[in-house]
Amino acid sequence: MSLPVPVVWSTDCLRHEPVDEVWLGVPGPGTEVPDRALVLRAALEAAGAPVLDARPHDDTILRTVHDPRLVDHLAGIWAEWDQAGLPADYGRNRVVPYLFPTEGLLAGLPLRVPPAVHARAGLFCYDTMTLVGPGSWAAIRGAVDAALTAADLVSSGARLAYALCRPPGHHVTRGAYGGSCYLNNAAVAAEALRAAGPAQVAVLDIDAHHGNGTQMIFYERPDVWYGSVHVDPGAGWFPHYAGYPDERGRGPGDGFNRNLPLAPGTGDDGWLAAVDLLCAEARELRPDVLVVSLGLDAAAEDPESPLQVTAAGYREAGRRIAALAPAVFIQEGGYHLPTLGPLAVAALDGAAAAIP
Ligand code: SP5
Ligand code: ZN
Repeated sequence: MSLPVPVVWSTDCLRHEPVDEVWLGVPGPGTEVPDRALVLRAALEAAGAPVLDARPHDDTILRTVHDPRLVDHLAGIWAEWDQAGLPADYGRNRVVPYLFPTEGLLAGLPLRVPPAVHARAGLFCYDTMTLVGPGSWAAIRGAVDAALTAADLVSSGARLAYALCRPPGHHVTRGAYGGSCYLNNAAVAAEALRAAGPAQVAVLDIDAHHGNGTQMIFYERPDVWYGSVHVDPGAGWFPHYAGYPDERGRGPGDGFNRNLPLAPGTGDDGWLAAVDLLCAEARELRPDVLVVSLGLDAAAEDPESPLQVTAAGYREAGRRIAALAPAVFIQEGGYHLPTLGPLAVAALDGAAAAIP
């Protein structure tokens, strides 16, 4: 077997070790672990895919997509946490916010930047599950470089490319991170594709969870359409506050956002029917290029979602999506280590089968 899809990755992506995630106030084993990247890489390499190292890119696109203060915060927060003695003196070995300066707290007061690093931990983070440690920044930035390198390949004429991004990114808005994500790799790839010339980009997000970050980054823009199929956030699933069907975009972006929430328990038939609806809507835009947020957590075996998609379902989704236009696939979620590799191979093999 020879999978004709270039796989871009960075060894730096192994350096983020969340250790724990704090969910409902209690630390538990982290789900977004380094072995995810190793398992994916090994399976894709065994399937014959060429593996390329991510090429370093400057921050131009990254700081267009994200508030530069978020980027600077992530780059420096671990060192400040460490220097404040929080690991050595208090046993706090990861950055976890305990206070969030919400609109309700501020009630009109200006948003100050407090000197205490433990207070600032909540400035750009919206949950307690997305921990920062010593190697996190290298991995976060390596994932962005992988996405940018894959986008370069497609901008230069490749029909398909896959970025093995870890940590994932689709939950990150312009100015806030969470959901095991730190910088929005898919949004950065979409912006890079636009900067290279193509007028119309479509993002198709098939992670089990709604990509609230990507949606909001492009919410007021018609040039980057966003469509997602995901488990219904109203049925109790992350990200809870976004991903509903009436979120259709705003201003010039009105009509350029599409959410298709699915009931827990939905399997291949219902999921692929929704993927088809997304594809039909995207096709009407005649997109020059696609970004695919490839989460593998809709799989039946996955512990983080109640969707029941099979590897055959992922293969079919890859085929139907890649038939639309050249595509940059970006790795998002997917947490069941024994099946992660076969699922990724299925999705990309399906995508390759769509190319004549
Ligand atoms: C990128 C991505 O798929 N992010 C999804 C993050 C959703 N995580 C929700 C976690 C909810 C609680 N998890 C309990 C884990 C028990 N092992
Ligand atoms: Zn997910």
